[in-house]
Amino acid sequence: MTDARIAKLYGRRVWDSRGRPTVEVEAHLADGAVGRAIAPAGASTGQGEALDLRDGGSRFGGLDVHRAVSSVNTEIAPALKEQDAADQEFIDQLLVNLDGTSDRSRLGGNAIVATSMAVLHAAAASADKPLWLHLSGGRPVRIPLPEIQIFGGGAHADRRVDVQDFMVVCPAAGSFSEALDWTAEIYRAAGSLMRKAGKTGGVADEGGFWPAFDSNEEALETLTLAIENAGFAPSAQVGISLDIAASQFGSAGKYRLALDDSALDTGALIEMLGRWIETYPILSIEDPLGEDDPEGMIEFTRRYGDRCQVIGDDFLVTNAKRVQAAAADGAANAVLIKPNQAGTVTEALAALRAGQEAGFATIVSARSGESEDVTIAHLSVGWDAGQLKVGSFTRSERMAKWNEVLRIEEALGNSAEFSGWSAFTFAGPKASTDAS
Ligand code: 2PG
Ligand code: MG
Repeated sequence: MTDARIAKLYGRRVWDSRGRPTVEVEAHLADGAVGRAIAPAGASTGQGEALDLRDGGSRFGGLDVHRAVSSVNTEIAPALKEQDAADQEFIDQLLVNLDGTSDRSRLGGNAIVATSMAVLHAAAASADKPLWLHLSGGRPVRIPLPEIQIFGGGAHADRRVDVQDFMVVCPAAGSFSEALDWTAEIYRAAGSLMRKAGKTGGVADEGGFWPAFDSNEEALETLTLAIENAGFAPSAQVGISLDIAASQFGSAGKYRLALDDSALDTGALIEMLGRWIETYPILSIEDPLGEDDPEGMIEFTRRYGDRCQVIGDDFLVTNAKRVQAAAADGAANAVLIKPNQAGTVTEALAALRAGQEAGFATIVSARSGESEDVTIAHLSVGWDAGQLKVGSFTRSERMAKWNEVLRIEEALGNSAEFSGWSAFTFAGPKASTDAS
């Protein structure tokens, strides 16, 4: 007999992939089902994000989470006791009300998102279903197209290059597992090019190469060559996906590129990115302009939104209202979905559905600070997001997610439909390559 009432819930302090403390929550239900989840943490955060509660002071750079763990144990746990874990919306609303702030700063976004996800896992366990199936409720779902980082930069690599993420997407692969195979070859090809050129600088936050390049374009050239050297056709088979994370190097329409030693206004940044789109096999660009530059986002989307995915991350902060406004303004054509940016599972789902209703592509995403938690792998399939961004193709906090999707793909068997080109909503090159 299932009884999904919450019997016991508690938080503990664990460590993330950057060696920083974070919050883990465990939810135990009356029927014995257990769910567990760990809060991730961003480095390049948007202004409108739910805020993590950190202890401050000098210990661990002020990043300790005893206060957030205590939020779980002293306030959240008593409030959730006996509540129905199967009613995620109710649980999440209760968490939002209990916190009482608009940015989750009282109890802590980290305490709240870990609780929300732990309850979700417990409800799936109580229903005796894998999480992705619990979420899909049996509706048809696609296996997501992976966006996989090859080079890290920006805030994740001491700004060695301005652009934060140089990723590949393999929409022409026949399956998720084949997309991983292709990426592994490209990663190897990129590594060998960099070693030959003496450009390997180390490992960036999300596990990609930390490149010693002299310009952003050197990274784009190297990545294009790596795609070719691995035996794939740039654009037609494998594309480049960039996270510009422009808020990290500009605001109020003024952008300062460290590498190119130049200051650009909105128009000049759009021109530069436009040149890159003309020259390299770029299929997707995230946060091309700063989060405070909606006019720039509108202009960029107007000019390039028919040939390239334009993702709002810091710009939309997984917020349904912002997604609706951006759709009305034509300020993006895709939205990144990060549960801890929204605050709860329910709010993240609302942003994703707002995107889908507006005809946006949707990408469930990890943070730069991660752990062995694989919740987002299940969200990306169960919510039929179409795309999943997790970071690089190394290090176990990243590989844990890719490997979990492989297991889901296997469980779906013949009915596993890989999203491939259908992940994108822009017209783009897919029209010319669908037949190939
Ligand atoms: C992003 C993410 C992941 P962070 O900007 O998309 O790459 O970075 O978690 O630091 O915000
Ligand atoms: Mg981003």
